[in-house]
Amino acid sequence: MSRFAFITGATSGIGLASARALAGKGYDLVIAARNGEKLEQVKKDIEKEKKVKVTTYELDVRRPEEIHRVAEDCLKNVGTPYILLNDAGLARGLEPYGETAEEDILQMVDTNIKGLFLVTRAFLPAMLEKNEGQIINLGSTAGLYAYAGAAVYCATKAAVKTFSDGIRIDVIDSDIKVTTIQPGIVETPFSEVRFHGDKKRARAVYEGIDALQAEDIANVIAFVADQPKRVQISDVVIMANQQATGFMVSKKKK
Ligand code: NDP
Ligand code: 8X3
Repeated sequence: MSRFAFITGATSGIGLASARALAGKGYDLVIAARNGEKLEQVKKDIEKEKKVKVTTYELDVRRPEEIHRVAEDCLKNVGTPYILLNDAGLARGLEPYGETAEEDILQMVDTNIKGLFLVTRAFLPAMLEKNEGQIINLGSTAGLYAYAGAAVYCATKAAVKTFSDGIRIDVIDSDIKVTTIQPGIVETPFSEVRFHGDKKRARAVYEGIDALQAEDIANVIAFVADQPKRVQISDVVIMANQQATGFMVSKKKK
């Protein structure tokens, strides 16, 4: 396989759009998420559209043993990723912290923090050995500005930002680059996941806003990936024109 990107969460939203964008730049792909059927559909579509090779792994990043199995298999049979795009993540609920379900707290921490940390730990030694590559992590404006009902989600995304800053220091003597992408509100299935499948409540988040689309973020990720060796983009914050900080948006009346 030629240069490839390993992408968690490539079956939906920003991860899927980024998979397409990076394939458009000629990268082969290794894509990982929990839903095997969706992975196979994405593989079929992208291989047909973009003429690159796509390898799939069913992976729940909350399970360290699965991360070890997938990383070992990938390193042995596919190779060392040039790009590691840690996209898999989610919010669950939008209630005051005292009312937040314990299982939602654990799912956000286990996915957004522990999963991302361990996937990175599994690939970084091989990337350092090759002395090339880019780690691109999905943070969020939520990690910069807390908002009501999202203390845990915001904290997980703040962790992604400081984790990225920390590993950038640890790899300073190598040619590896580390980037945190911090989007504001992007119209994807994210809100449907947050509201446990409540489509109407999810739709309302984006009503009255010309919201960012997954492709907008994917274009930025492809731009970050495309820079010359000397250029490391450490952070990118991207918001819709109608968003100012965290959850502060100006909604157009119907
Ligand atoms: P989506 O819900 O559309 O996509 C989430 C992806 O993550 C899916 O492919 C899902 O696949 C995968 N995923 C979720 N849990 C796991 C898990 N435990 N193991 C492996 N894969 C998992 O959301 P978005 O595309 O909107 O979000 C992608 C990232 O961008 C997240 O980290 C999110 O926090 C961040 N973000 C999103 C913003 C937004 O407004 N949409 C803004 C800022 C950041 P499957 O269910 O099959 O596992
Ligand atoms: C997702 C963006 O503003 O809904 O990270 O938290 S927001």
